[in-house]
Amino acid sequence: PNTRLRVLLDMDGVLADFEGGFLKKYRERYPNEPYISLEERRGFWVSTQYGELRADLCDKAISIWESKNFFMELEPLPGSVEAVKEMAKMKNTDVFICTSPIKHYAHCPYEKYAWVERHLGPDFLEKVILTRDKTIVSGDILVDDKPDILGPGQLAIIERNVNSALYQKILRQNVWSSVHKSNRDWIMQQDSDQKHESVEPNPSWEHVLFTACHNKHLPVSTTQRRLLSWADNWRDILEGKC
Ligand code: T3P
Repeated sequence: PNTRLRVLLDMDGVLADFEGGFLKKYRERYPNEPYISLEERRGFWVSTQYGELRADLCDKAISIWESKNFFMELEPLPGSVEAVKEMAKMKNTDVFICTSPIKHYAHCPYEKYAWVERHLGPDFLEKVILTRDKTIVSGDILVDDKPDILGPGQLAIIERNVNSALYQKILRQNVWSSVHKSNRDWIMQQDSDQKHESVEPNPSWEHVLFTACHNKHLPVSTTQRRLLSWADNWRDILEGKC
């Protein structure tokens, strides 16, 4: 029997500061356009919220992360590099970096490897998993800032219960308190452009939600544990799985 603990760590929003890097470069490139502060960010997809601000800002947002050096130059999130290095040295623990490249592949996959080599060292290149569907990767824990990483089996149940338009409206107006408690857990799992791209209905890992500017307002789910930052008790979360 395999008694080792396998931890999958997401990259953007968990190890690397996608949101901060995006806002900095967007404001440099489009100094006269409106922007969304990190405090006002809602919903996982940056381009969706920019498109709601003004339709043409969706493409302007996309132009930022499709540019050369965007992924390479992201800053590590506070404490992330130290935490990963320490975690990888723990006994009976295997750490992998499980990250989705954008479909515009000219720069992103190369730069993700380069980022790992630069910040974590060449040995970590062995640990990189690039996949657009994390549900087919097996592990004990997936630490990820995306709220809804689910297979279609679970989503089919959810879809029968809530209306996605309602969720979008709630997210925009930030009126969670008016939603009946029993509906919130269902609703919070609706924000998925990619939901039909997940293949495995019952992934082996437990998804631990890493707190980010876009997800910190979502209600605490009864089923989902959170890691607030790398200063939070990540050792306890691993401990609970051994
Ligand atoms: P990761 O799996 O490392 O979190 O979508 C491709 C990658 O870019 C994925 O990386 C998530 C990240 N990303 C965001 O975090 N926000 C966005 O708005 C977009 C478009 C991508």
